[in-house]
Amino acid sequence: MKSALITGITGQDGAYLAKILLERGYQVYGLMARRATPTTWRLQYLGIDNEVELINGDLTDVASLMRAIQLAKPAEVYNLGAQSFVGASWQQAIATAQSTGMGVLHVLEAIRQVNPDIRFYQASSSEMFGKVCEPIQSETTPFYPRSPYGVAKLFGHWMTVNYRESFDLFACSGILFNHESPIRGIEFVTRKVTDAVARIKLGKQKELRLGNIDAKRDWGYAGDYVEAMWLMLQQGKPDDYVVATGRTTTVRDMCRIAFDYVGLNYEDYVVIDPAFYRPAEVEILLGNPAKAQNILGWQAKTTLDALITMMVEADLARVSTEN
Ligand code: NAP
Ligand code: G4F
Repeated sequence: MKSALITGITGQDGAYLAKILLERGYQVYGLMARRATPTTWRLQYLGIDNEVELINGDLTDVASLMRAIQLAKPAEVYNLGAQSFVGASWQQAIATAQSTGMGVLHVLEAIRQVNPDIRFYQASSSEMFGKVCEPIQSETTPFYPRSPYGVAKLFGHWMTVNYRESFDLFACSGILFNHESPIRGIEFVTRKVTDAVARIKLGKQKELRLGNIDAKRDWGYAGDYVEAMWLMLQQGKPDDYVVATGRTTTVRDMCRIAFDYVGLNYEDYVVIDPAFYRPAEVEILLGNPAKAQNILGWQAKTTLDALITMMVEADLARVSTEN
C-alpha cells in the first residue's frame, strides 16, 4: 500500500487531501503539532479521524520531521503546514518565517537525508504575487510579496525549486490562489462572512465588521484544489503550477452573494472597521490556470456562488445547533 505524509493535516487542506488519498487507497500519516486543546475537528467533520495515523512533530524541529518520515515511509510528502493567516504575519513575523519559510527547508532536508526518492509537494501561494506585476498571474509572473507571510512563502517556493535543480528531488510547488470551504478557519474573510450571515439570520449577531472590502480575490473550493496537489505528484516530471479559477471578485460582492442567499442586504449589516486594514494590502489576485489545465487536466469545478452557498448552509446548520 502506498503511503503519504501530510504536514498540516489538521488544517483545511490537510483534511480534504487526507480524504481523497484515503479514497485512493493510500495509508495516510499526518504530522500533528502538540497543542493544549484538540485540533482534529476537521478530520472529524469529514469522518476520517479514525482512518489517519497522527505523528507528533513540528515544522520548526527538523529531527521530528526525520522521525516522522522514518516512521511513515511515505512515497509522497505534502507540506501543507504553515502559519497561514496573512493578517497575523505582521504580529508574528519571526514565528511565521520559522514555520512557513524555514519549515519548508526542514522538510526538504529531511527528505534528502532520509529518502531522496520521496515525491514532495510544497503549498506555495498566490500571496507571493502580492503587488501584482501582471494583471493575470501565471507561473512566469514575477513575485512581489506584500506581507511577512508572502516573503516566507517565497523562501519556501525558491527552496523547493532549488532542491529540485540541485539534488534532482521530485519537488513540486503548487501556487494556489485562495480556496475556501465549510471548514475554512474563521479568521479568513469568506468564513468570517458566512458565519456572520448565519448568526445575523438566526438573531445571534447584529453587525459584521470588515476591513478593505474592495480587495479582489480569485476564490475556489478547497475540495477541488487538493486534487491538483495530488495530480502534480503523479506526473512524469516535477514542476510548478498555478491553481486558480481565472475569475476575480471583490470582498464586497462576495458579501452580497452570502447575504442575498438568506434574503438580507449586506449594506444593512457590514461596518467598515480600520482595525482590519493591513499594513500593506494585496489589492487584486487573478490566476491563469492554463498550465494546470493543459498538463494536469485539472480545472476548478465549483463556482463562487456554489461555494458561498455551501458555506452559508454549513454555518446555518452549525450555528442553529449551538447552545
Ligand atoms: P490552515 O487551515 O491554517 O492549516 C495550517 C496547518 O498547519 C494546521 O494543521 C496547523 O496546525 C499546521 N501548522 C502550523 N504551524 C505548524 C508547525 N510549526 N508545525 C506543524 N504544523 C503546523 O491552512 P490551509 O488553508 O489548510 O492551507 C494549507 C497550506 O496551503 C498552508 O501552507 C497555506 O499557507 C497554503 N495556502 C493556502 C491557501 C488557501 O487559500 N487556503 C492558498 C495558498 C496557499 P494546527 O491545527 O495545530 O494549528
Ligand atoms: O481571507 P483573507 O484573510 O485571505 P488572504 O489574505 O488573501 O490569504 C489567504 O489566501 C492566500 C492565497 O492568496 C493564502 F496563501 C493565505 O494562506 C490565506 O489562505 O483576506 C482576503 C482579503 C484581504 O484583501 C483582506 O484585507 O479580504 C480582505 N479583508 C477585508 N476585511 C479581510 C477582512 N480579511 C480578513 N481576514 N478579515 C476581514 O475582516
